[in-house]
Amino acid sequence: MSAQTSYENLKLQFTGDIAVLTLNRPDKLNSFTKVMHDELRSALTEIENSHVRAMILTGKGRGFCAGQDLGDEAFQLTDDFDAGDAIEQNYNPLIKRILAMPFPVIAAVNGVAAGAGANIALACDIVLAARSAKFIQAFAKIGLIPDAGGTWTLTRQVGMARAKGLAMLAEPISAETALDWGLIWQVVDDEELQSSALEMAHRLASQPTKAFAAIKQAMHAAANNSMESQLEVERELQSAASKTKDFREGVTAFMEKRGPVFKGE
Ligand code: T3D
Repeated sequence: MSAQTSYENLKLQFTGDIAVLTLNRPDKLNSFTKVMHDELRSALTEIENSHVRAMILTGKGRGFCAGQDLGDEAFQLTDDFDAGDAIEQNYNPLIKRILAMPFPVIAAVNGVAAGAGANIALACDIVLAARSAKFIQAFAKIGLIPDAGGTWTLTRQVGMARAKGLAMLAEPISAETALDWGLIWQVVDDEELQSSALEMAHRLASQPTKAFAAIKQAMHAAANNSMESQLEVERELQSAASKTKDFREGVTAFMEKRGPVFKGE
């Protein structure tokens, strides 16, 4: 069963328990305009109100996303221009929504991911990249700093030395390097990216979704917690996980020597 909602700058497709959200401004490498941000907000609300158990974020054409559209009407260098406004209205809420989605969010990075586009991909739970994809912290080239969570994600995932190098040199790194540095989950051949992402999404959507939501919550909390506080977080989330139907099904299926049928309940 498949359904599609039309937007000007996005494509949103529901297939069973999966949502595929495609950024769709290929001639501008899917860079963000105000209209696209507005549409993305609506699309994410649609997804949140659906019964989705995994989603894919990808881009149309040769780019994943080149970050903010520098020619957009909302990015005019007027005297009172303040990049903090767009961060507050658009990028920060977007990253928080991706982190809070109660199911796995897969980024299928089909091509160049630059500026906020790179950091939106890196905020997703599982990042698959096409072999030809590149990641660029392009901000310093225009006198800005990594946003969309970049300074948080990079320092934790690749360490301070590489994070500063990426941010200050603003040079592209290949998908293979991103993999090597622990930024992403997997690199696949370009022509296999979309099928690999779909396969991954179907696989995750048939798993214990509530446990996945708790895994996200616990791991995000771990970034700032002491071991002692984190043990408490684990206790609370494990307590909730052990009340789910999927937990009962998992244990029962194991004892009965059959595969589990998880329903996300
Ligand atoms: O106020 C706020 O919103 C603050 C928030 C900021 C968040 C940010 O993301 S800041 C960073 C913004 N992004 C960039 O600075 C990246 C700019 N783009 C590039 O550096 C290059 O395009 C790439 C390295 C990504 C790719 O290079 P290449 O050679 O493969 O492609 P290209 O020829 O540069 O781009 C193709 C087309 O896309 C071209 O359009 P044209 O000339 O064919 O009509 C190019 O202008 C357009 N494009 C690419 N990125 C952007 C863009 N147009 C507007 N804004 C872009 N970001």
